[in-house]
Amino acid sequence: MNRKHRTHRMAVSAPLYTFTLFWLIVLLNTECLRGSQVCDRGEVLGRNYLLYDLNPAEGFNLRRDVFIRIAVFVKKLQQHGDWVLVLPPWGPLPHWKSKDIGDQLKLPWKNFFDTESLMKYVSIMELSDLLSEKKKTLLINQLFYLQHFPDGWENGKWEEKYKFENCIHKPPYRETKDGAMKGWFWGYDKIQVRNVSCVSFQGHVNKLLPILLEHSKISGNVIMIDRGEIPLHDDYGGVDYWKVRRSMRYSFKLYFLASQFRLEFLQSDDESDLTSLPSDWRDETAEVAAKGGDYVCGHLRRQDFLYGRSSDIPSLKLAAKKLEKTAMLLNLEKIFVASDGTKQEMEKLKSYLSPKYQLYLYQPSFEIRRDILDGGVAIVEQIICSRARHFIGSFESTFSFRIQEEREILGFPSNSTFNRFCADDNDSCEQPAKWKKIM
Ligand SMILES: Nc1nc2c(ncn2[C@@H]2O[C@H](COP(=O)(O)OP(=O)(O)O)[C@@H](O)[C@H]2O)c(=O)[nH]1
Ligand SMILES: *[C@@H]1O[C@H](CO)[C@@H](O)[C@H](O)[C@H]1NC(C)=O
Ligand SMILES: *[C@@H]1O[C@H](CO)[C@@H](O)[C@H](O)[C@H]1NC(C)=O
Ligand SMILES: *[C@@H]1O[C@H](CO)[C@@H](O)[C@H](O)[C@H]1NC(C)=O
Ligand SMILES: [Mg+2]
Repeated sequence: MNRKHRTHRMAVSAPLYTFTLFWLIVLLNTECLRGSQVCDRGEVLGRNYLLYDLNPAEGFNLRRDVFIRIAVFVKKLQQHGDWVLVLPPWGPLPHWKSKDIGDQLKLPWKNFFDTESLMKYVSIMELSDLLSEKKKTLLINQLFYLQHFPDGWENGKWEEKYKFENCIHKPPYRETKDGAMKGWFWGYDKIQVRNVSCVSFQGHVNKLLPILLEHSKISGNVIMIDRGEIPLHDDYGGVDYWKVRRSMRYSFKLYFLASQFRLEFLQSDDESDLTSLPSDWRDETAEVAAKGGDYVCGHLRRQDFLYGRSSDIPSLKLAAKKLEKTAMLLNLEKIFVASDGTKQEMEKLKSYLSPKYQLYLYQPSFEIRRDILDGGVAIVEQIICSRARHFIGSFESTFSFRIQEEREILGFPSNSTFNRFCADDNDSCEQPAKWKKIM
């Protein structure tokens, strides 16, 4: 589109013609488009864009984990040229079930996160902004559809490898009559892809580096990885993992709503709870000094976990007893519960608590729900739990993991954070690993 615009102007005058031709050459020079030194003067046109998506079944909090993998990877790509990570819009997600608040799709990251803060680790951009730069169609030059190796670990030995292969399952992209390939693309019609290749992949995300560098040279500067959950972290739990994690501050509105609730119902605020952070995550320290509000938080994962992991999930009665016991031990009377359970389940939970203890749930008005949607409600609950005196999570829930990380960042003592509910009849179940931050 830009090129056309420039060609059009050529007719105007000779100096302008020369000027335009010069830029046209710069523009068409593929070496330059690759973001080599010559082009590193910030021309937007020299940029390379990396888009990614995941298996549609993955929930919000695993998606956050995959973002960390990709962000660390793009930071490495940036040593080879000008790369931007394009944020995949949110939704629809299987757990976002409310039907009364409109469609929950095409949601930008800024609804949930402070994107300025993300930007302090690596260049990112919302897909919607990239689309509005492109007047017509966004053409993805090359899409890699990752898949697991069909035969898994050969000789029982795990090794890093990848291979361009036939697709094991038909990828969700189809050829249209005019030869272009289309796909779901988050519900956007104006995205097309030139070439889709299946790549069997086993290894760390780093292993994608040569593929990406090579294809951005051959095919063009817009590349996408689908099934982005397949590559492993390069730096799991390391310095860069925690940098990206710390850059993932929530949006101002969600902090505000959580603060309002804490103040009104839990008499809790960051100043008295010693849970304030510097406004820029890069100024955080390793200090362990958080105290937390005068309440215990439990995350009770229900729904699909009741079936898939019944031997690790407590009954509501046992959960109530555990919360009560913890509150008694810490001399607290308020209990906040985050849960994807039903109203009936929460009432049942309440009925098991002795009247000495007050149960609090985050139940925002219709107007607020319509504004922040299911994803926002979940985050407000996570913020509230991350500021509690003591937290008890659900076994292997990424929703609980994100709360535990948040508490690490805030500087809570480990024994207040890395706790989980045990299933009935298994009081001595193994507690979560201490996932310590590194700075
Ligand atoms: N509001 C709210 N939603 C929850 C809670 N627990 C789970 N959910 C919803 O269920 C989803 C669970 O999927 P995911 O994020 O993958 O976490 P995981 O499945 O627990 O590992 C979340 O993203 C939320 O949408 C909760 O305590 N409160
Ligand atoms: C698509 O990409 C693959 C992998 O790089 C390549 O082998 C193939 O030639 C490409 N096809 C087209 C039509 O560009
Ligand atoms: C956590 O450990 C500290 C001392 O290391 C102790 O004072 C505190 O009671 C412990 N908290 C819990 C909930 O066990
Ligand atoms: C109790 O939990 C542990 C670890 O969490 C598990 O290995 C064990 O099988 C469980 N025992 C029962 C009886 O379920
Ligand atoms: Mg999940």
